[in-house]
Amino acid sequence: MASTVTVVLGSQWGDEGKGKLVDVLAAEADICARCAGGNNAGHTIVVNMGPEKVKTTFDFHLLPSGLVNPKCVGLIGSGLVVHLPSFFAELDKLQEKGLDCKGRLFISDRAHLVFDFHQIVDGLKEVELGGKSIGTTKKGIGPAYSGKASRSGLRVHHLFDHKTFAEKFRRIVEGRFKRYGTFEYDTEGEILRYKELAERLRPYVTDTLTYIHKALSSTPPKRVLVEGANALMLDLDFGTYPFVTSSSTTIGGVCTGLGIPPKKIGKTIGVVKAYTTRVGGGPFPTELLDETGQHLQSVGAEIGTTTGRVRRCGWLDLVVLKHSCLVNGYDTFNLTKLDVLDGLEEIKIGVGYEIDGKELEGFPADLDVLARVNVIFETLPGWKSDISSVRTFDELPEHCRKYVQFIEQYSGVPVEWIGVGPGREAMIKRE
Ligand code: 2SA
Ligand code: GDP
Ligand code: MG
Repeated sequence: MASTVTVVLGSQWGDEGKGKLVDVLAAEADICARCAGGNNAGHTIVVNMGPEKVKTTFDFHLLPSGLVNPKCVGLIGSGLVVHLPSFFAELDKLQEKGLDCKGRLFISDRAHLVFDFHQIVDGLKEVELGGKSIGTTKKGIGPAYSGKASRSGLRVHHLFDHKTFAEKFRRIVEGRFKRYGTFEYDTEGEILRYKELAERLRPYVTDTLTYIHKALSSTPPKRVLVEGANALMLDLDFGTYPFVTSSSTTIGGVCTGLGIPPKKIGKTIGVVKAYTTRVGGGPFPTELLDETGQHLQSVGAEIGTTTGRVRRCGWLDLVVLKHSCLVNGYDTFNLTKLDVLDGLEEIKIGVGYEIDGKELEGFPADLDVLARVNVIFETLPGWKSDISSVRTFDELPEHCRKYVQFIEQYSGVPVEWIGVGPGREAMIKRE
């Protein structure tokens, strides 16, 4: 990693395989930081651990995936919303798998807290929406970010003034009862539980802004890896609103969620799945509701890491990717899950959207307009062979290389990494 801050972002609707790349890059990073979202994210890492090379799978939700590297410090930035019981549950699970995070995991004192009542409200809001529900993870993400934006949220530092915390907490819960009716909730029990959780959390809390800037200005500067969560098309501003998450999932969210100025960011890597998936509701122009879609779902094992929901599948959509490039300005791509396309006779790629024969210039904001688009497809021949053990670009079958080159030519972004399997080693790096 030549630059001191490297950013990994999802370029589609999430689950592109960000966690795997972060794990690979963490070998050369001193710090791995999350900047946005909460435990709605699900990042899966498959590693052969120890001298016996025992295949071990890690599912990260809130904690940075770089923690699998024992030398890497994990930071949870101020842009996150944190459900403390889930934070500790994830930490305990890592400990059980032999990963000790004591002294190398820190959480921002400015991060907002997600409480169980946020999760209940998340579910109630989805019920209210009925057939138009977002399909959230029900982790309380939307309600917690709403509280933050309306300036009534509780942050990590509030935990350490218990009396004020309790007063604010009661007031917030009362407000939710007024809006949603009195749902079952043990307010006083929660206040007591959070007194204990606060003490358990204390050693992990720090001013991550000072921490990260000290690290960046030390000699030599520490190498910081930022792990994006969710993805561009789920961004609150540039995604398919309202079928989005409630955080800023873009490069902008890296700056606001960690307090890193743009000029400190050295490199931004966009993670691009070789096809497209989406979990939850919302538009998906290249979705395949046929056997090919089912084939991608089963070969790609497309099941939500957090909720266990089946992910919807479709062809790669380069209109989405171009939109994503505009916002995030990727330096390079990690094309992932290319191996999942191995068995296909031919592969389609969405290259444009048209309405009434007129091609659109950008990705439409209005979902009613989006619903009317016809996707223009290019069809490329498949390669019909197993690429999972290939480790250099030149060894890939010709049609497979052409698929990669097509993406590069369309987007103008070089593909630096290619994923050919879930394991850490199943990666091609191009120089
Ligand atoms: P939320 O819970 O408020 O953030 O949901 C809003 C929308 O964002 C989508 N979303 C996701 N999409 C893909 N992957 C996510 N993480 C998990 C995974 C998802 C899972 O890695 O598989 O397990 O289901 C994620 N988190 C949020 C969500 O589906 C809504 O469309
Ligand atoms: P993230 O949210 O972007 O980190 O992605 P997820 O971990 O939610 O989903 C990606 C899934 O694909 C995980 O189960 C990974 O283990 C798996 N995966 C990642 N890269 C590859 C790849 O190149 N090939 C295959 N077959 N699986 C991959
Ligand atoms: Mg995921």
